Amino acid sequence: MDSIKDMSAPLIVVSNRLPFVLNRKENGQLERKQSAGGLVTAVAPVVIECKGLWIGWSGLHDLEPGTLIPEAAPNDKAPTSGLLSSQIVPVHVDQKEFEAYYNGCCNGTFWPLFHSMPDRAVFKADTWKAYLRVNEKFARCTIAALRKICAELDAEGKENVAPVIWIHDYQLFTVATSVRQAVEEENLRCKLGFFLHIPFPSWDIMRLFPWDDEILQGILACDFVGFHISDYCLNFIDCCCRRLGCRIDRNNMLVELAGRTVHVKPLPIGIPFDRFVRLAETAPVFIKDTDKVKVILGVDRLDYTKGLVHRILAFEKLLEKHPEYIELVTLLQIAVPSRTNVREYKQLKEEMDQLIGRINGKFSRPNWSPIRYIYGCLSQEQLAALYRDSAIALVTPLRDGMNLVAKEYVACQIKEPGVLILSPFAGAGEMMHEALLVNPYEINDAADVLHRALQMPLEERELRMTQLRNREQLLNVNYWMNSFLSSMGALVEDEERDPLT
Ligand code: GDG
Repeated sequence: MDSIKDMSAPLIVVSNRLPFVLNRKENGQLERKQSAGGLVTAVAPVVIECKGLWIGWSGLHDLEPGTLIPEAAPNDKAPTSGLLSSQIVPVHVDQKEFEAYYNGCCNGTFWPLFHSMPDRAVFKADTWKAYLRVNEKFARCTIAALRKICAELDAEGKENVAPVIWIHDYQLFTVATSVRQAVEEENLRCKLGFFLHIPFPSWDIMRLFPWDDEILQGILACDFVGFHISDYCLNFIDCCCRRLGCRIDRNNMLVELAGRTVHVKPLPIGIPFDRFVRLAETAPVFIKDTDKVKVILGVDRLDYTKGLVHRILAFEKLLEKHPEYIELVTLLQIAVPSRTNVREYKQLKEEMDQLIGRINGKFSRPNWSPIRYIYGCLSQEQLAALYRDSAIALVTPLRDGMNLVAKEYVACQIKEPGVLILSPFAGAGEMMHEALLVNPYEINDAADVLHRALQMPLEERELRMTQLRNREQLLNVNYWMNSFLSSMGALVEDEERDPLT
């Protein structure tokens, strides 16, 4: 299931952001800039191929409604370059509204709540209302697009073909509510799917949100719902039962609401494995002294869910317990600036600066520092070189939907293998059993696991890494996408395919 399969119907993807960055040049003209995420790389070619649509916010607040997004530049090699202007639907959200919806409700409420950190969540009626209004805008664009596609299919005599709408993530929980309503009122046809990229919390966390019923109803307006792992599916099903009184079937992961049955399924996302292998094969060396100093690597957005402070304290503990590592081991932490205008994130940045300063002051030698800290973004090639040349990847989120860094690290381990240390509180911890699992809150244990990883014999590292790599190669991002679309009945099955094409 590695290659991309044919769609049996047009696909409409709905995500908070369009699959590229839109820039305004000095002369005022718009241009597309590529974004290299795995999801975009996998899904964009399908949208292009099936003549589908991508609906999302453009990243610019001052874009006039009706503005046509330009075609890709002739030299644009991004997977989205084949997306025609007519296949892109920008949703317009003004700055004030966006602030309340995105920084307020999405990142100030849902992000901490869904990561089971309710103390950090802010519950405000006005940001929730802004969220509903923005979701309604996305829904209006989706309905208009659906009407048009249905009419085109009718004109081609394809009255039996139902377009597939695939809504992504926690920014768009309530879009499907209005889409479902319009479909029923106007007798349109479509299949509605939703995938959540972050965890789904348990009922006792979910019920803290005063309008939790509207979120559950929004998700249940879909026909098919995917989460990364079965724990999130079961949490969701449990919430539907307890909050809405839905009939449920836990074993088959079904939820019934108002006579409709919604299918729920765990679908762990993968990475473009082969692309990372190719990058690792060709990327020039980025860290120069790995023959003398072993590198322990951390790569994360600067986010409180990623467990950065705990991780750095674990590394400090390692140096305290095992001073023999001084001058022989270094922690290289890449922290990508994220949500920089949200207070929690500014505070975390300050905490990191102080903590790293303190530890470096305590242990540094004239020619060695224990922690190298890059607050910024690297190219994917540089990242692949780091993954390839690091002895250990330390992936220890306090909570994480999946975590792609763990997967990218193993993909890039094409030379003498290193060791992956992983938190069981990441979705990735569910399947990557050959990693060394450690509870990130247990600083002392984490230091011991680091010591074990640094001492692990080559044979054991090879055994573990081979298994990890085989699984990620198979369960790559195309596999995930095909599984989602096939679960929705949206793919041409092999027997339907014309053997001559
Ligand atoms: C959400 C969920 C879920 C990082 N630094 C650089 C860079 N990155 C890239 C990595 C990786 C991505 O960012 C981070 O992905 P994660 O999965 O770790 O985390 P989130 O951004 O929180 O993603 C998560 C994911 O959605 C998918 O469903 O796994 O649980 O929270 O791909 O490579 N990329 C570049 N330079 C960097 O410095 N170019």
